[in-house]
Amino acid sequence: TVLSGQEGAVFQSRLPFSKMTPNEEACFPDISCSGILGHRVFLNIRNSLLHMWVDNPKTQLTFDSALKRLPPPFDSDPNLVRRVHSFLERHGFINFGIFKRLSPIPSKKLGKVIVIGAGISGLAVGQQLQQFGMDVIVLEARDRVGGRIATFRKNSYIADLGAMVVTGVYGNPMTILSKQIGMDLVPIQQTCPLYGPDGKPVPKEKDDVIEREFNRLLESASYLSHRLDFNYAGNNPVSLGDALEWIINMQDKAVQEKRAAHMHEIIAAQTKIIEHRKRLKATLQKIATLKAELQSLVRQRQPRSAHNENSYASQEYTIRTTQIKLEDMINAEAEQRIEGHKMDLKLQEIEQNGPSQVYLSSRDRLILDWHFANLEFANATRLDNLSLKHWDQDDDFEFIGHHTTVRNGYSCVPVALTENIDIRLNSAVKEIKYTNKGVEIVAENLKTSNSLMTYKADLAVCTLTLGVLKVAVTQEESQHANTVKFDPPLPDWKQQAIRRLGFGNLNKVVLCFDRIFWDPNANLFGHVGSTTASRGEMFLFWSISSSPVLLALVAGMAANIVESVTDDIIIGRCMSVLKNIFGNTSVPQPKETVVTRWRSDQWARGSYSYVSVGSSGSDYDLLAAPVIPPTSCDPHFSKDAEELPRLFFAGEHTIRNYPATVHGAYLSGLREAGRIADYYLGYP
Ligand code: HUF
Repeated sequence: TVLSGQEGAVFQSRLPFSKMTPNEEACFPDISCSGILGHRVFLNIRNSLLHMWVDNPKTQLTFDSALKRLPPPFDSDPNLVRRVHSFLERHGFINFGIFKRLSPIPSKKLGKVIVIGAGISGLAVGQQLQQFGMDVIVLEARDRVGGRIATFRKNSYIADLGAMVVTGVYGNPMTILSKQIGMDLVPIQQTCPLYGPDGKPVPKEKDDVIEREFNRLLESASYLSHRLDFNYAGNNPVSLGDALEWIINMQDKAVQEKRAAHMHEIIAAQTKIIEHRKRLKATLQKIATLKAELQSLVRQRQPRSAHNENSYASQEYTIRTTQIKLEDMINAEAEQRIEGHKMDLKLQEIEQNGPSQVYLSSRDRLILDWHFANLEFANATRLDNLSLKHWDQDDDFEFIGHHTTVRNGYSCVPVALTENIDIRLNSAVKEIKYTNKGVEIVAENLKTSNSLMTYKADLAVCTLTLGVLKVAVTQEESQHANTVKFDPPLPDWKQQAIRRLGFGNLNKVVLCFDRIFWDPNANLFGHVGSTTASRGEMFLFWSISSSPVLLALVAGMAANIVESVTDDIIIGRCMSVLKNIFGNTSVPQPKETVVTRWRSDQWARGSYSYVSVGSSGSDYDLLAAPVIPPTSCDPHFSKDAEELPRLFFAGEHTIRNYPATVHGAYLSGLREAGRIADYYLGYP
């Protein structure tokens, strides 16, 4: 059930309705130890304020109006209400996004911040710090904002080249933004018919069976990891891909073993029959011998007379016993024949009830590979790069509710978030110097003959992608145009985490047509590849635009391969897949096409993070942790100033519970703004 009213608003804010969070306890120590009544008052004020905000996120929720609207007795301690209001505002639970301001932003600036990168996280942190009264400059290398949110727009065609899906509505900050900005959210129809490598539809029943097998395999992998603690092979951590292939091999082996056992059963039954036939043959021979014996005895029979009384008796006795032996043998033969018949039937039954020949036919395996490709898409990497133990560590934080796409293009969100912030486009940061006194950021202006500019500030927020950070901490300078130097170098713990966590890849091919030739009622259809290795190549087509646009996904191994192939070849591959499915004559030439290459994009260097083999969720925390400059030798420096962090980090790769998403990147921006305010603006 979906909550509404105050409970709904608290749920939407990702907070527990009737409990203080550890963060709240830390910020309100007086309440935390005040007993049940104090807790109740706090929760009531906090929940009421959240409700007021979620109900109307288009207008700033000021302290004054909140206090006025609070029912007695909760308005009786204005100071507490003010503290709760400030807490919620500082930590991005109220008054975030784009809304009408009722109270002016402090005009005296309380410190200067450079935000590096104008992706969704940089814009979030910029917006927040700006409204907290800090002086904010955002430096962005591209000639646009949004980073990995990038919308292709031409004529009536709209297609998202980066993020495209708002994954779940309840608890998602994008839901609040959608009320503030004109986001046209359209639920995705999840049904996804599959077409085989030959272009023919995969029968629904077959599809269901393989999907169930896919889910069983994932469950088995989870069991292996979490119940049997099979996470290391020798000293090496195991990947999800290894575990899955291992389970498939085991299943295959189990089938082979069953088949071997079955063969043994057949051989045993056949051996019995052969032995039985030998026995039958011996019986028949004995019958023949006895018959001959009897015949000769009868032939030689001597009539009875007075002088042969004894020999006559013995002759009759021999004939009689031979007759009895013969009758016994004939009976035995009849019984043996019945037994033989039974044995034949048994053999037939064994032969007919053999186990299946293989665990998966080669065709079934390819359908299974389609599901693996889909998983490789979600994780932006091959399954054998994912940590078996931690790949799905964020599962519990998935939002519930519809998955939706932004029909008017996702870029409307970052564009709206530029409101009132000083953003310097075409400014590629080259060097980040940080000391106990502040930061100096050297940026190259890519428009004005590459002139260098130095920006000084109290602190910097680095939202460079994990891919760009990886280039910065590995010594690959010479190869890459976008190399950012940290001075002093980032501390070792940060560098190690940057190296450990994975940064994946995912590409899209946009095909704009003059008419729809696919089923207009389905948002998705899948194409089963013809080999395991190519399973991610255009495995899924999206039709979500109101114009005739298809979006093909290239995931897994194929995502990297397409980057070194020309557009013509890639479009050609798409067209042949589509013609295979819909028929040569039904598929027109596309009017416009776009192929993404996120790995080669120097400002991204990939698509999004994943938990690689050897990494874990805690690496996200390390990537989020701010950096304090090494202790200064300057004796005039106060100890307090020395301990202030000067480098802060936000972005999709810094948020353990919501990584690899737009909402996660956005929340990381809100988080860092709160953290910076706590360090630099004091406690309200
Ligand atoms: O890359 P950013 O947008 O990262 P973020 O803020 O963490 O958001 O911003 C970094 C900025 C960029 O603007 C760079 O140009 C800039 O830094 N920069 C520099 C610089 N070097 C870099 N600026 C100055 N100087 C320098 N030297 C790729 C992709 C992603 C997703 C999906 C599909 C694809 C193909 C679909 C999807 C999705 C989601 C989705 C991930 C998000 C990403 C977020 C990061 N998706 N997320 N639903 N993502 O599967 O929620 O459907 O895009 O997490 O945008």
